[in-house]
Amino acid sequence: MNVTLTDRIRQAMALAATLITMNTLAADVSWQGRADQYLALVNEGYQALYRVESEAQWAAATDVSPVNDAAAETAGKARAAFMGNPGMIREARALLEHRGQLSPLSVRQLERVLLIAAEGPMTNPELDNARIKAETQQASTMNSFTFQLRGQTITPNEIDGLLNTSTNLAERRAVWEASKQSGPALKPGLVKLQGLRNAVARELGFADYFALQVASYGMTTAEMLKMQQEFMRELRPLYLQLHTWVKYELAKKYGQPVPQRIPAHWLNNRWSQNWVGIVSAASLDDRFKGRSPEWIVKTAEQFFTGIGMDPLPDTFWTRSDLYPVKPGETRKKNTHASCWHVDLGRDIRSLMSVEANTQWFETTHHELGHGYYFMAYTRPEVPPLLRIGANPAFHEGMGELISLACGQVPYLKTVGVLPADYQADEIAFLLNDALANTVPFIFWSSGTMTHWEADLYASQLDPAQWNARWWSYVRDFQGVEPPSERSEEFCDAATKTHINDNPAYYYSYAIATVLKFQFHDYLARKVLKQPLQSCNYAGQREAGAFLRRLMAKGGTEDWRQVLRETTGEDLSTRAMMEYFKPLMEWLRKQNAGRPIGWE
Ligand code: X8Z
Ligand code: ZN
Repeated sequence: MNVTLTDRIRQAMALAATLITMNTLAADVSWQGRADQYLALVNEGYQALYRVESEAQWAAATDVSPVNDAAAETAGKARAAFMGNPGMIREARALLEHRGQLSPLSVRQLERVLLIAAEGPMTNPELDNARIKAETQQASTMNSFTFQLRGQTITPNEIDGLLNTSTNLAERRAVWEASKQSGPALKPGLVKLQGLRNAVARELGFADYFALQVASYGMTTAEMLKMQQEFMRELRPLYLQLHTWVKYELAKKYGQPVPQRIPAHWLNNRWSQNWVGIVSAASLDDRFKGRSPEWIVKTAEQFFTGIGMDPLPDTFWTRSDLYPVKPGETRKKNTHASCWHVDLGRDIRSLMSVEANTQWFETTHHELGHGYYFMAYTRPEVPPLLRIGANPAFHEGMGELISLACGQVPYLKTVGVLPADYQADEIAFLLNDALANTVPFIFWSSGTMTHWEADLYASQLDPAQWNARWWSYVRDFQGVEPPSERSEEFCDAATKTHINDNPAYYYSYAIATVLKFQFHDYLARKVLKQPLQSCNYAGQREAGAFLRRLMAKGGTEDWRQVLRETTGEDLSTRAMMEYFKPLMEWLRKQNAGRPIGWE
């Protein structure tokens, strides 16, 4: 039955493409006229099939079952049968040969058609069908995986909870090791996907899957790696100071000698990506006690309505899946947060497992940042093909900006997380900002994640070397080491969600982290005229207007141009460095006499 459906779509598309060509040639239509006809058809079909696919994927991600997996696979094939149709590709290429006679908006849409087609090229249907099947299987394995601690099931929220609170190193190690259990289960699927993703990318002429993904930035793999290395080079002095301060602090806390590199199970995050919970004077953990998860989501929405944006559509509240699966329910769902633009229209949903704590407070603001980005560019002037961020990092950057804004002390007072008379220790909050959301995160995202995935796809790294390569990057980029040797029986990279279901994407979060400080810097200085590190967005409609202008463009303009137009500068760590400037001096004093770094 699947075959019939996708075959039919393929045939219909080939026919449509031929008809457009014949029609337009016969009527001697201009190239622009021909592009208009073509793009009208593609946009309509794309939006309809995108919705079919998202609905099916949503069902599969919120209730893992063989039936939902099968439906998601079929829907994926249907979309590829349309967007990857050889007739569609030919016509887009033919039109782009006359790009000089087309509007810039048409050119952007045609380029996007080709990037989408490259994800599912029907020039080789067997190959693409195999990839879609393997992708669906991998998501299903990951989303239904159950972690065990001493023979008992433990949820990811419980893992995070224990790592955030336990001071017993033996227990911490057991929990950390439990969090790596999914790797071996996911490795065979990832081995398959390494080959299939690369083969798919090569179908339309990309060197490999990594190259295809960075093409959405208009960049090559070498350029992307260079950019990420540059971020790390610029932040290195600050990172080394932070790393040193933290390892002395943690050694004291656990009553251990000061190590060279930080043992991974000493840190509260499973991947050492965010160094949360270290600065007690900036901890908000107790402040969420007694609050409900619903309060968290409502408060995040109020951030946006307060700056002049519309409330979320009613269907957000009825269709989203926002809270953990209730005890006693057997349903398995994806536990990582995401936000979905299901129909590229008003159907916006978020998938989360919100609990009342600091991590979910920030994550919820991040996810609604995506939701409001969707809402801003859902307008007739932005064709469905370009209902995307200026680049993927802009989308993530909007989420990250809001999560930066919701952590500012005056904002926390406005929403009642902190009492009005709270006297904040400013350095503690700045230090926590650096550790929990920014600097170690760059060395994880630009360093470990990006370099490992570049190796996986661009260098086709041999699966026999995956774990060794992973830990050599964690050691070298992050200055972190595992509690004991991690042999190739493990596959620790695959325990990270994105490695499985959002491949070759993670550098987007590093760029987003850089961007959020650029947006924040502009807003604080030029729009709100408030101090950088203590800035309250609550109720500031001008901030809302700035963000809406930026987001409403969607993917209609080149991201470099959008960045320059909105902030007046190019992508740069300048704003981030200035934000943390007061910290460097403080850290140098604290670290006086200590050996800095781990080499
Ligand atoms: O995956 C996410 C978001 C969903 S877009 C929650 N983030 C990265 C991660 O958790 O690894 C946000 C920042 C980093
Ligand atoms: Zn995000």
